[in-house]
Amino acid sequence: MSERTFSMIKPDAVSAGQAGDILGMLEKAGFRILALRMTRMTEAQARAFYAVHKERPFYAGLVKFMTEGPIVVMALEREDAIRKLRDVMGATNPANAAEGTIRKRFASNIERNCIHGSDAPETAETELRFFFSTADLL
Ligand code: FUP
Repeated sequence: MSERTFSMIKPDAVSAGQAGDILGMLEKAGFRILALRMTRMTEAQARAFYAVHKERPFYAGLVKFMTEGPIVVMALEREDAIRKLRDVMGATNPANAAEGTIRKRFASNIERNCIHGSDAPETAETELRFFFSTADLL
């Protein structure tokens, strides 16, 4: 069944000029780009987006990193999109990411790991709504 998910190319990859290659890998993996926008998160937006991690020791650094430059946010669609995106992204820590994954190829470390993808249907809907309106997602 066709499903949609949220993804974001993080500031490290955008500033390194890797956004095009990452989009290409996503398209080759069978994702249809339903909506896409370049933006930059404010500190308040980054804090809210990662609120689930607010008690974690890496939270402040994560917010700083995510606001350091532009990001590319997108709505992606394909069969089993949430799980397939997690597969093509690779492990959170690129040291553990499988060959051929986006993080294996482009991520520097667990903090600067080039791409985000929603981890479950509820978070996918929340995260899509964080950046896109109903009209963007038709
Ligand atoms: P993921 O779903 O793979 O993006 O991973 P998590 O939801 O566990 O983590 C979200 C983000 O927090 C990561 F992408 C990077 C950051 N993070 C750290 O900076 N340090 C950690 O030890 C774990 C996560």
